[in-house]
Amino acid sequence: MVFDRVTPVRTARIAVRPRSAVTRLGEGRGRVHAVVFGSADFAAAEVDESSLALGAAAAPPEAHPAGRPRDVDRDGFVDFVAAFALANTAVAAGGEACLSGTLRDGTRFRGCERTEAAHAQP
Ligand SMILES: [Ca+2]
Repeated sequence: MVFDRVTPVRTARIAVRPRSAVTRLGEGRGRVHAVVFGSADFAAAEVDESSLALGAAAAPPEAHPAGRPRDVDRDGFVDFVAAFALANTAVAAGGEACLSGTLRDGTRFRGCERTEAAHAQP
């Protein structure tokens, strides 16, 4: 991916999780939840959902269910959770999933996470 170098891009802590036990990354179907974790100096509640792009395919989030702020890890800082159709994201098991987007104040962020190697890649 190409980013211009004018605006610094914040590094965000993210997680990509299958939405349910029946969704396996290696199967490329179903939905995943992407979580942008908030912190003392990163207001994840201010994520502009329309800016989110997940995976090598830079997939947009699903319109339904809409993303929402929620303190997923119960650390006292609000996080942001959005749903993505796995088939659109090009996120594979055992690879690296990256999520980028902007906050409502224009702050750009990007975070990556290694995905579970749920299935061995051929
Ligand atoms: Ca949190």
